[in-house]
Parts: sequence; C-alpha cells; structure tokens
Amino acid sequence: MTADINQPLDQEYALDRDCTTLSRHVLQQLQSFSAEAQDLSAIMNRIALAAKLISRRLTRAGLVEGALGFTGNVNVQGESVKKMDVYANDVFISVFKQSGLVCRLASEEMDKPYYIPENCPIGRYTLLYDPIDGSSNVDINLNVGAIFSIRKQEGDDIDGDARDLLQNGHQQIAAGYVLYGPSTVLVYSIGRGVHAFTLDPSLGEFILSSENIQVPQHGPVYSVNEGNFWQWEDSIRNYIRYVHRHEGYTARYGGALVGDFHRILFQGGVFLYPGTIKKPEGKLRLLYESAPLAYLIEQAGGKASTGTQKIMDAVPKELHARTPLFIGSKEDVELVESFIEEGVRDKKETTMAHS
Ligand code: P6P
Repeated sequence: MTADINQPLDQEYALDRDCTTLSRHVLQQLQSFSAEAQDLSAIMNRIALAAKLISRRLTRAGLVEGALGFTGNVNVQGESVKKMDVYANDVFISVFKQSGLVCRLASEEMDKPYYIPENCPIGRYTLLYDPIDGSSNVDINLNVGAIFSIRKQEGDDIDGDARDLLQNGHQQIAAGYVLYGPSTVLVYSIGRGVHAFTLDPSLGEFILSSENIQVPQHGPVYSVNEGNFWQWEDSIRNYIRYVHRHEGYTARYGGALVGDFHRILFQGGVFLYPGTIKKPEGKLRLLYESAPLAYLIEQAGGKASTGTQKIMDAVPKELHARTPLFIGSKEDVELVESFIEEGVRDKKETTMAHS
C-alpha cells in the first residue's frame, strides 16, 4: 500500500494509515522480526520520542522560561551555543538511556562521544546527530531540524576516541532527519527507500505521509548563501553567474540545512555549501550532517558530492570533520561538478603555462 496524502481516504484505508506508525513501518520495510529488525524499529521509535519532546519545547519556546537565547558557551565547533541546542542534545541522550540499544552518541554539541554505561555491554549501535540544525532560526520562530545517522558499534572503543567512526558513509545502516516546521516531519531510510512521517499531535504519533520519495532528476531551486560569493573559488562563482543568466532557476535559502534539503527532496534542485579559499573544507560536518543526507538523497535517486568525490565515499580524519557539500537532483549536482572540473582544468593549464 502506498500512502499518499493526496489520495481520497476510504474508511479502512484511513484507519490502516493511521496505524502505519514509524516502528511498524520499519518492520514492514525489513519484512522481518529478526533481532536486528526489532533493534532498528526500537531505535527509530526512540528517535521519534526525542523529536516529539523537542517539537513540544519548540512550539512553546516563547512561553517557557529559559528556552530561548544563548547559554553564553561556545561548542567544539567554535559556535555560540543556544539553550535549545543543549536541551535537544540532552533529550537524545535521555531517550536512549535504559534502552539497551545505543552504547555511544556522537553529537555536534559534544567534543567527545557520550557513552551510556548501562547500554555499552550490549548496545550494538552508535547514534551520530546534530540535535538542532539551524539553531540561528530558533529565536525567530523559523524552521529548524535535527539530523541523525546510525552506525554499528565496532569494537569496544575503550580509549574513547571513536576511531571506528572514521569510516565512509557506506557504514551507515540508517539515516534521517526531523524538520520542525508548520508540522513536524520525520524522514528516514534504512536502505529501502526514503519515507516521511508527519507528527499527529492529537495522537502523539508519527504517521506515514509519503512513501518511497524520489527526488526529481532536475529542479529549479539552487540553495546557497550568496553572501559568501567573494570567498568562493572562481568555479563556484561561474556556476552562480550561469544560474543568474539562465531561465528556470530560483534561489531559496532558509539558513537551516534540513529545511533547504527537504524543499529540494520534494521539488528538485541543488543545495550548495562550498569551501572557501580560507576554509576549503567548508562549514558543514561530514559524519552527522552531510553523510546522513547523502545516504537519503542517494536512496531517493539524487546525488551528494564534495565537489570532487561522492560524500558517501568521503572518510573523515576526525569526528567533527567538515566538508564542502553539493546535494540534490542528479542533473543539478552534476552541473555544479562540471564547473568545478572546468576550474581544475583551468588551474592546471595556467600552472603549465607559467612553468
Ligand atoms: P550560513 C546552520 O548553522 C548550518 O549548520 C546549516 O543548518 C545551514 O545550512 C548553514 O549552517 C548556514 O550557514 O553560513 O549560511 O549561515
């Protein structure tokens, strides 16, 4: 059964759809009740609980003492920490305690991974996450998100440096995000397509709203912070000049990766966060922002690139490694890559001409 919000709902279908919760969908996807299937279903259920708790806080943030604003601290990324960042980070830790599922959590907000002691003897999974993506939008009531990636726990990581996490995106067994917008939407994949669930506050459940999402092969949207124009390589500036001069492109940029990605997933186009001459590695993190979204976009028939290689093939040198990110419709990402390749060729020719 393909749940599509636009289909007329007969009674039986409506009831069955209301019962297609996230945990049931995972088991349907795996067509199994094996231990691993049950684990994944339970992990997704915990993530859904975290999303509900954070959504509740966000929808009342303006009324709750101490929910908004900055903590006065700076995180490992060198970014000022919002109170909502800390709250959301703690929620993810709390929902996995006493779960027996996840031994270790690695977050944008924590320098080192957090180990849940009672889970570690048996916990077979690591959760990597950005608890609030786009937190600059929180205080102005604009959309924010969370991004998550699930990897198997390899070895016992006794020295706590999580070296086993420094592997490419093919090590992910599941990935997804939560978009806190007019509605709260959870999008996930366990390698069998991309599926979206919408939170029904009256039920307190995420209900299937779009199944087997496929990104259009081309779309009109290009999503980039053009305020960085003069910090980019010439090749990126040439791409921007191209879309400025050609019909059929429109700029959309929300300042929160999850919202910009979600738009492109449904409407097509490309999101760009290029490196700059000063910071060639860009701003976005590989392990818990770019790799999970790359996992999703490839499942949806799209593409994700560092500009020179697939995001899914990139291997981080450290837990909080950053990467340039070009992600979205296959044709649109490949157009950006063609400008980057041309830039590399031009540089080689210039170098040869001067040698
Ligand atoms: P800039 C939010 O801080 C974030 O990590 C992403 O969600 C977003 O796409 C990007 O940074 C925005 O960065 O430099 O355009 O403000």
